[in-house]
Amino acid sequence: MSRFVKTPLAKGVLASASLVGATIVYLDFIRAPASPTLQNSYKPLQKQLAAPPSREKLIENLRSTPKFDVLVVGGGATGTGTALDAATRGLSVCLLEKNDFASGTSSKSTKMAHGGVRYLEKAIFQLSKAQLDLVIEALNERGNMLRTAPHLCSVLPIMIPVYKWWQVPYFFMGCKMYDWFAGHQNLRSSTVFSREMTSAIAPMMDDSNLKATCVYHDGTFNDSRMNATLAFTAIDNGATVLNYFSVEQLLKNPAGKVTGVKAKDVETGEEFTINATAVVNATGPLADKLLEMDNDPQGLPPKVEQPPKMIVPSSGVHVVLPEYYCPRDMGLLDPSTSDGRVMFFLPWQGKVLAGTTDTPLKNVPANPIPSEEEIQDILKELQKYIVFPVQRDDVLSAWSGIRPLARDPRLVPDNAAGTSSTQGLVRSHIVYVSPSDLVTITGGKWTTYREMAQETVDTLVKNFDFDGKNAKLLPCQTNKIVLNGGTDYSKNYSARLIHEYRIPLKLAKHLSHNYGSRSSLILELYHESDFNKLPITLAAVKSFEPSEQTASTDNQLSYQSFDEPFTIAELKYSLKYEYIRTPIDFLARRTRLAFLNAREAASAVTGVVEIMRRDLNWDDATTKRMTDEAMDYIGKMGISSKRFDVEDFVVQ
Ligand SMILES: Cc1cc2nc3c(=O)[nH]c(=O)nc-3n(C[C@H](O)[C@H](O)[C@H](O)COP(=O)(O)OP(=O)(O)OC[C@H]3O[C@@H](n4cnc5c(N)ncnc54)[C@H](O)[C@@H]3O)c2cc1C
Ligand SMILES: *[C@@H]1O[C@H](CO)[C@@H](O)[C@H](O)[C@H]1NC(C)=O
Ligand SMILES: *[C@@H]1O[C@H](CO)[C@@H](O)[C@H](O)[C@H]1NC(C)=O
Ligand SMILES: *[C@@H]1O[C@H](CO)[C@@H](O)[C@H](O)[C@H]1NC(C)=O
Ligand SMILES: *[C@@H]1O[C@H](CO)[C@@H](O)[C@H](O)[C@H]1NC(C)=O
Ligand SMILES: *[C@H]1O[C@H](CO)[C@@H](O)[C@H](O)[C@H]1NC(C)=O
Repeated sequence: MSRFVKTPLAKGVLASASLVGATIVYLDFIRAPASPTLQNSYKPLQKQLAAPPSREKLIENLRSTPKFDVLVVGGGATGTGTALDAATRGLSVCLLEKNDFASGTSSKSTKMAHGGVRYLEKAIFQLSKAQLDLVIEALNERGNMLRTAPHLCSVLPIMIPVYKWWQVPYFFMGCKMYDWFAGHQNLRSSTVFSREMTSAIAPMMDDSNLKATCVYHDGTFNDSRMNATLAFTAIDNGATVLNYFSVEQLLKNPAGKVTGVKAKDVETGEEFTINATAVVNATGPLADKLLEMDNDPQGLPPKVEQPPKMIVPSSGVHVVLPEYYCPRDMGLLDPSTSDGRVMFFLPWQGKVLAGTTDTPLKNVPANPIPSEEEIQDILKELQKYIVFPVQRDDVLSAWSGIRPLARDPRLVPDNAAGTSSTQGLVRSHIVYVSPSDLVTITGGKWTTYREMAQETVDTLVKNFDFDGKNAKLLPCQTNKIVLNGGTDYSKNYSARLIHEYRIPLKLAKHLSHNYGSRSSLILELYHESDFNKLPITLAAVKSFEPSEQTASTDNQLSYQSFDEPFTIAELKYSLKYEYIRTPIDFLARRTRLAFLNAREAASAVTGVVEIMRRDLNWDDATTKRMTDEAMDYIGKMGISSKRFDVEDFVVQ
């Protein structure tokens, strides 16, 4: 043995082996993992908070502001992020969204804050520095998201099942490199599970040919709440942010520069002329529409529908399944579907989220509907991993989102619009300043919204003087700004809620993971109704009814009547603090009931409409329209017809 060690080759081998060993020990054990929370100092629960400016007050801002510094069109992840960034640097900001916040793509994503293991594989095989930079950028932003929205984001382990022995080191190396590229932002170390370990954790998995599973970590987040929370945080920082406000026309001066927009209050039809130094188009998959307005000398949209140029639209369908399709706290990655993509099966809000498909489209539909074929595709992929037969009837809800994969419009020939394969497109973003000074931001990922916003506002600051304000502006702040509900939040927040209010664990978790440190405001709303003269006990919460409404068998809107812990107090909170204007805003976006369980959502419509009617003073016609629209929206969420009949749910 000692003679062996003396040969130079053996010494070299030994030295490099110990170097590798030491590196692994250092990376895995010594270096402390990045903490996802900013601070944990124990502060009393926040029980009071003045309501933010009302919609009427925000509309008044539009009338009384002669000129905004920045006007953002589109309230998705990108637009709201840009509004927040600009407002916190010291600019006056207006954001207009023609629908509800996060009604577009932003509420229909896979909810992963990720760098993309898949893109890493591509970067390495194609030796592409550009691809690799994208992955690293996204990994950094993943860390930022976990820090600035600790209540809405969490770390999720994801298994990659491996069916051939030689693939075990291959996938493991891939996962390890993913860890390394994340640097100090890495979440937790990747590992390998044996077949036995895998079936213990995931009994639903078919392990007959399984060799092992590689496990890596990514972030997951509650997307539409993240988006809406961005909008509310921007409002708190002084921005005028309005949903249900549609931009109809770009205003231009004689020199052809954009000077503002003509916008319409979708609820009243009233028109507004809004002046702004800089206009940003953050309309996501609809950016081409705004670009066409830009190309028109009058700033009007074209009469005939044009095929998209800058955006290569592709539809992505997700389905929601009951919890028994996936282990509780672990996702599953299908690394190569039959058509060579990746598919995720993730635990989400107590259910399983499966997706996504990738179908190129010719144009961008307003509310894309998932086709039966796409739903079946997902179920077929899932079946490869599941021991029991996957059933169509188990689909609780399904929806389709449009991926705004961007092409640089300068590189697209006029006639090349269309339906080429979308998989090869780099999912990066583009900030584009057109000759009229309109700034367009599009592409990218949810994960990178902050970085995209920063780049957009940097571009604004470079291109505009903002009447001399420019020199006094702060640098980008969004790295430091904790979103509403994230301050004083820690991962044990639900325990604190239980101690204080004696509520069931399921409700406490539901509130703290969606509203963070604002959950206590919701629970205080229980106190406000005279019903709750009693201390809040489990029984009291279960039978909670709003004071002005008596319990009846028709009105199903109590915690007890749901599988999901959604409550009237949440509805009241959303009315007071979160700018909901329609039942779907509440049922599909502030809460995710419609996405989690479309049938339950349908049964809640009548009750939600009744409470909103009182608060927003709807007349009979509006009330009926709201009910019909909500039923229509929920009816298209992929519930198999065997299980859904609208007539069963509308209370006459
Ligand atoms: C199926 C699928 C899965 C995805 N999964 C992930 C994932 O796991 N992780 C990740 O990081 N990213 C993911 N993405 C990408 C991510 O969802 C998008 O990149 C991001 O949401 C785009 O946001 P946006 O603000 O650009 O667009 P949008 O969210 O669509 O926002 C644009 C908004 O502009 C509004 N608007 C348009 N025209 C006007 C007008 N004239 N006046 C006023 N408002 C207007 C629209 O109503 C819309 O709300 C996924 C995308 C898809 C499709
Ligand atoms: C916008 O500018 C025009 C012309 O400069 C002005 O007449 C108008 O009052 C301004 N709009 C608002 C809301 O102040
Ligand atoms: C985020 O909110 C904006 C409006 O503020 C909305 O237009 C957009 O679609 C939302 N995006 C997501 C992902 O929810
Ligand atoms: C989103 O909210 C649900 C509860 O409604 C929670 O179970 C889930 O963990 C949350 N997701 C994240 C990433 O915090
Ligand atoms: C929650 O965690 C924080 C720090 O992580 C700690 O100070 C606090 O006491 C914990 N609260 C409860 C109720 O466990
Ligand atoms: C929106 O972006 C497109 C794409 O570059 C651009 O051509 C168009 O001019 C932009 N719109 C405005 C109003 O600048």
